[in-house]
Amino acid sequence: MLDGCVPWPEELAERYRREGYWQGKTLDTLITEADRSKVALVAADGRRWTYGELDAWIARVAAGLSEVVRPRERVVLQLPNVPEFVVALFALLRVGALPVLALPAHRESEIVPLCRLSEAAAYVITGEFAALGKIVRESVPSVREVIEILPEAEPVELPEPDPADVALFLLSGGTTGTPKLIPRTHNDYLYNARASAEVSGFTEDTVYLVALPAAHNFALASPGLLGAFAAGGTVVLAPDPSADSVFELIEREKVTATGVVPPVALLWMDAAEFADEDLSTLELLQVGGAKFNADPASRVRETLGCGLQQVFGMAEGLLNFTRLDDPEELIVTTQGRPLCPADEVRVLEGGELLTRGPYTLRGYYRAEEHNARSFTEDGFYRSGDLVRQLPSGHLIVEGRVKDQINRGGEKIPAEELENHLVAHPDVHDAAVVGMADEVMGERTCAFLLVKGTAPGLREVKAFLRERGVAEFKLPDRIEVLDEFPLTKVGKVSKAALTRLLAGTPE
Ligand code: OOB
Repeated sequence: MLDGCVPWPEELAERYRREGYWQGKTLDTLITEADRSKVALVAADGRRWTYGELDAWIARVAAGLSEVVRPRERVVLQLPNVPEFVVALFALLRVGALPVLALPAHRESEIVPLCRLSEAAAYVITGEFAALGKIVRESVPSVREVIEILPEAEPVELPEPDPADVALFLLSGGTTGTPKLIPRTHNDYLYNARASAEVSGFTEDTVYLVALPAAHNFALASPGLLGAFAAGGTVVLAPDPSADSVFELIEREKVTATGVVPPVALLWMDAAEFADEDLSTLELLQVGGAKFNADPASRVRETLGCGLQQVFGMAEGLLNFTRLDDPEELIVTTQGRPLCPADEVRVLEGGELLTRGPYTLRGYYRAEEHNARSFTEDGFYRSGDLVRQLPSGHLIVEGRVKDQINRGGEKIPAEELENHLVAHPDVHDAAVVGMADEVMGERTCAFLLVKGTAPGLREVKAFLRERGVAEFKLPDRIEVLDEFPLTKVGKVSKAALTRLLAGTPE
């Protein structure tokens, strides 16, 4: 496995192969082994490509890219939901270069450290990120190329990558001040996509709408667009998840399935009441990324006319799905059960979920010290999620121990935001916590200790934007305190800060 990655121990690897989870195939086979005459991909503007046409486009771009990047070099990919995302991803896979999947919402403060950590050789963007491209080129020496238009050349024969090796890197939601990269191998990610597609009932008749950013594990492979390809179905790209954009596409392309975060599901459920579009083809709405409460969950069918599947997943690996034939009660009140029979789930005394399995990482990339804390001796990943497990195996997510805010499915590492806040000249110290919110699940409150005049929310947000912090990480509320409540060991008590917000002192 690539240097800086932690491989599975041989006896487990042998088991995963023997039991058929790892098939020794590359992700590229999702395209090359498909029915070439079937429609694979549809852009928001209506352009469409069959698997054969898509394969040919990928082959040309792979040939073009092979003159620019070498096998195993990392390439940061930051593209919205456009066909070029799919083409660049598969072309890099074909070259054997390793895509690092940044989100479109990321800005300088995320992208530059990401390029540094991965020692990226190239950064692939669209024109809208040209300014960021310039910054990256100037500040990260390893980046030789900023690619705005995918290069094409006459297809060439390229050596096939090793299925047991890293195929791409996903970003972790994170809890610390620095980004963490998750290596995913061809074997493990292909299983991830295939098995997810199966458990979600995807077939060649599936028309999957990518409503969330395609670079996110949920929309990419859980089952997402790779799962739709695995089933031989069709992928439709939505430019954004607004009801306006999405309902039109559902009607036009006769979409059968899609996956969203809870606030988007709530938005659609409200909008459907007044919508003129025909949504009757939609069979399945998958909801995950943050807790979807039982009350809205129970109203999905009456409002949108489709079935619900809850998905509790993580870029690190483990995926839980409610099953399509589960009793309504389980679909509405749980976040599903593990995807794979070989997923090992351990729930500690206090409820913390630990896991290992055939598609769960054994270590973050180049993060030895952090790995020592994030994994047990025997290789279980500490998810930081608090769960309760029912006898049926279904999990109910009840909270978390990790220092992260989950703002409607978008993850904000508290320490990272705190580091940015204390860089403000008037801020002496900062502590960030989530505050309960009906729509978003949580919003972000920054508690500050100040030196001079306390900056207002507007000023703080402008300051963070100036530093190149992604919009979704900006705080929703600022509270100035004289001192922080401390725990017995003298650390800032986030629990006490959360109680302060709720108005319950103890
Ligand atoms: C998905 O992946 P990430 O990596 O953005 O975030 C993972 C974390 C989990 O550890 C958990 O804290 C939270 O997001 N989460 C949920 C949840 N789904 C994810 N918390 C409560 N209920 C749920 N249903 O978010 C992700 C990856 C693949 C599929 C779906 C979601």
